[in-house]
Amino acid sequence: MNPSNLVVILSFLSTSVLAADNCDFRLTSSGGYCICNSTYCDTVPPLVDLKSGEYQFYSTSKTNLGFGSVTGKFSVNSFSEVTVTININNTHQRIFGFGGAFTDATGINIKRLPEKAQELLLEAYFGENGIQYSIGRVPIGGTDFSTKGYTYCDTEDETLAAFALQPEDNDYKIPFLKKAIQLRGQENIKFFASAWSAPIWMKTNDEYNGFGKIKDEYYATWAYYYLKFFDAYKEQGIDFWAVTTQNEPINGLIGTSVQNNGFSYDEMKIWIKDYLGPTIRNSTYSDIKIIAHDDQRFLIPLLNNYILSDEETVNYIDGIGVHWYTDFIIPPEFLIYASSQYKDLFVLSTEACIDSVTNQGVVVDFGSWHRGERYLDDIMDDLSYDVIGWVDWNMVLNETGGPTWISNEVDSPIIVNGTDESFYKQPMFYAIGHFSKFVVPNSIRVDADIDDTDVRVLAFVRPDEKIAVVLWNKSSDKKEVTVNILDKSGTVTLDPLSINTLLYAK
Ligand SMILES: *[C@@H]1O[C@H](CO)[C@@H](O)[C@H](O)[C@H]1NC(C)=O
Ligand SMILES: *[C@@H]1O[C@H](CO)[C@@H](O)[C@H](O)[C@H]1NC(C)=O
Ligand SMILES: *[C@@H]1O[C@H](CO)[C@@H](O)[C@H](O)[C@H]1NC(C)=O
Ligand SMILES: *[C@@H]1O[C@H](CO)[C@@H](O)[C@H](O)[C@H]1NC(C)=O
Ligand SMILES: *[C@@H]1O[C@H](CO)[C@@H](O)[C@H](O)[C@H]1NC(C)=O
Ligand SMILES: CC(=O)N[C@H]1CO[C@H](CO)[C@@H](O)[C@@H]1O
Repeated sequence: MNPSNLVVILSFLSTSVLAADNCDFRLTSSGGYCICNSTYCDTVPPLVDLKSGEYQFYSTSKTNLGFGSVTGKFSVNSFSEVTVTININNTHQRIFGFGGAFTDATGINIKRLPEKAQELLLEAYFGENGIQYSIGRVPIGGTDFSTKGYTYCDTEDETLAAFALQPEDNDYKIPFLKKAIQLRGQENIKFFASAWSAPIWMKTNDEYNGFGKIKDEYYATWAYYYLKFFDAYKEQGIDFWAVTTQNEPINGLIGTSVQNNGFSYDEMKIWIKDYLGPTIRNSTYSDIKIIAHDDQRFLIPLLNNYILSDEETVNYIDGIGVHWYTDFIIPPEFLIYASSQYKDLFVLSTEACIDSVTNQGVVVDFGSWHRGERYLDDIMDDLSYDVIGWVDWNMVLNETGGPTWISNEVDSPIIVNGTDESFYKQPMFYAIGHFSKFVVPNSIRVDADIDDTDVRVLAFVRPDEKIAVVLWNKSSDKKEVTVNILDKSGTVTLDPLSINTLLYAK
């Protein structure tokens, strides 16, 4: 048949399928993953130029991983058993973005791959045919996902004259941060920095981890250390949008094996209002946003009572960072406490991963759909409570969930297999991908209702005016769903156990 006939025939169909590089699917006992190597990796089919009333529908399911895409048209009357109603007039938060962390372990694992595979992996996260992360978290020095404890000034020197970036920055972080900037464009990716441990000579216990705090006499030095870090990264062409006040300060109070600086809430208040806040605001980095907390959801009421209630302290704060590690027992309603009576603060989810507390003894559960669903559940909870974005922990880990010098192995959306130089994109990758790819920065969340409790929905009006409707079917039934937007409606099919995004042009 000649091509013009084909076009005529296609125009009579309500939907057409769009091609891209498909997932090379590997079935596992808990789901499956897409395997990629130096010559092949699945991509996201490009967004088509939709005309008014047309839609593009992207779908990922437990048995059909990757991003399938079809296009179609809304009509005046469409019906099915499940109805979704979008009200674009009822607006909520503005989305900032989605992303992951540039840990040493991430860089170490990327470097285990041949150069071509490294490129495909970075494209999967940041490229135009990938899920286009817009946020990167950068540790200030080492974390539990390093091969040892270290800082930028391990020898005692109160002037910090010996401050220097380490081989880990040059080998495992900076090259990949630069690549992310190059793939995404400088203005489309925002970085925030977080510190784990100060040099041990500044600390009460002379250790990176355990029960430790910054000695009183070193608060000013520790604040100055942040400026030295911004200087050193600026020299490499890397600027920061924000900084958190301390990664999980609770760890130093309860003595965990993760590198830390413990701060009680009273100490944190002093740290912010007398040291970190004024140091940053009086520097050439005065525009850098300050994100308080960077700790668990269950601690938010304490943050509210001790930090947000202090006007002088809250004036230095732009936002609040929350970690997901107790979310399975602490409801998202706790996020409401994070809204201060003094100032509008944004709430950003700054860390999440499947850790040992909830992994049921399986560190890397290859292809787990359930773990993808745990990401979906938390992202959707957070976004429905006005959180502006969600940031994953390690972007890449090895086959056993490392390396980590304190044996805190966890799972990750991408796992590298060093034996055959391939990498595996797990359901968690596609779960966060439906948000990072389609709910682009500056989208506004709007009301979305559904008459079926097994399907969760969120809707957004994007800056390009398209409406993004994200639909998660939690159950094993395939169903037809009618989406009503303004005066039109369209019916789409949700596969069993699937995450779907409908993009609609008004
Ligand atoms: C890379 O993946 C593609 C697609 O799965 C496969 O055809 C090819 O053989 C793989 N190459 C290597 C070197 O494994
Ligand atoms: C939204 O607002 C527009 C313009 O004000 C109005 O025409 C429309 O009916 C409203 N839609 C809903 C669902 O309230
Ligand atoms: C900047 O520093 C001066 C003196 O060191 C101090 O008085 C002032 O409060 C600081 N400014 C800010 C915004 O903290
Ligand atoms: C993978 O991680 C484990 C666990 O931390 C670590 O012991 C091992 O050395 C790592 N292997 C490679 C090849 O990175
Ligand atoms: C890594 O690849 C090798 C070769 O294909 C395979 O034998 C091994 O099982 C893979 N490892 C994992 C953890 O899947
Ligand atoms: C839209 C959709 O597919 N909904 C179904 C998901 O699965 C549950 C449980 O089987 C059904 O009740 C829903 O109708």
